[in-house]
Amino acid sequence: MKPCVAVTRRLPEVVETELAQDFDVRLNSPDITFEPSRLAALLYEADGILCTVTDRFDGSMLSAGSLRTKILANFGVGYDNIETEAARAAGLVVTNTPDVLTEDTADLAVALMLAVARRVGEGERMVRSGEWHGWGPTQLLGTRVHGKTLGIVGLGRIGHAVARRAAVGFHMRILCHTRHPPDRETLDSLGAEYCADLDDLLARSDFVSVHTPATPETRHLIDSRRFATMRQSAFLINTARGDIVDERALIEALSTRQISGAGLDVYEQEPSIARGLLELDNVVLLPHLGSATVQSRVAMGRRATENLRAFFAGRPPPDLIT
Ligand code: 8YV
Repeated sequence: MKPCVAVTRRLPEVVETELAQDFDVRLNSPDITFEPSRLAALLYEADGILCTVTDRFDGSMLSAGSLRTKILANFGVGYDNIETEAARAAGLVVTNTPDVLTEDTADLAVALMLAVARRVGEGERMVRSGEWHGWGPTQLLGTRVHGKTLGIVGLGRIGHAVARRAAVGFHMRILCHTRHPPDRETLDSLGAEYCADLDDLLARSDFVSVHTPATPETRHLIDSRRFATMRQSAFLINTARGDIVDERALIEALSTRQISGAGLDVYEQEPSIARGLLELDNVVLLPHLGSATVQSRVAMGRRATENLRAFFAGRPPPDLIT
């Protein structure tokens, strides 16, 4: 008998086909986001669950007892949607899908950096609204990206890939802040400087790009005090997780021009976007597109499948979190 695997969202067709070869799959073809009660029920119905960022598995669901599910194979590198301690305590294995989305997510961070500095969103809105009446020498003047200083908060795989693009492609000076200082070789390969103090990085950066995981320690890491340490000319980019940035403080900083602008792919209460953000022109807003390429999403699906295959074959899953 094949293990029963519930797939909480519609995945690229090739991934669903491959999953069906090894598992008795329960697909979500209409792709409607499951309510918490449906997710809780799945824990009693399936041996494994292939879940995504839109599925929150919290402690109360996971500690309910006598669960059938033995593995949560998360489709994504971030797994803050799962209370991993509770999963571990309940005897569930949790896996993620690192590496395969690094380059595409880094591309999107760079896209946001360029878009906000060069006022791409404002320009597009002007053209679409019929408000563009011809070229002008002072029209929509932006800020040069080339040669500026980029502060990377969290120099993991994605932070590193952003730093590489910025250093090589835009001759940017790279500052980085991480919990554990990177090794000399990593810093040298990027020509980067390590800032032990995040405030120091914020005070010296023209662009700040956030790449830490969302944990209780990083919640509201960038708050009103930290916005006050940033340059007025600076831009904040967030492709990591919404709750790393205090969104209320961000809206205040943007509307009072305490900082110049922001490029966001993630939000505190996805999919709802604070009205304050929608009303501002100096922020570029994307709908969590970081890994949204065919290539990444197929690779993420295959990686999650591989984790499930390994687990049910009695092997350690390659991307074991807990
Ligand atoms: C995914 C992401 O699209 O991998 C992550 O952590 O944020 C995104 O790239 C999302 O997590 C899918 O579950």
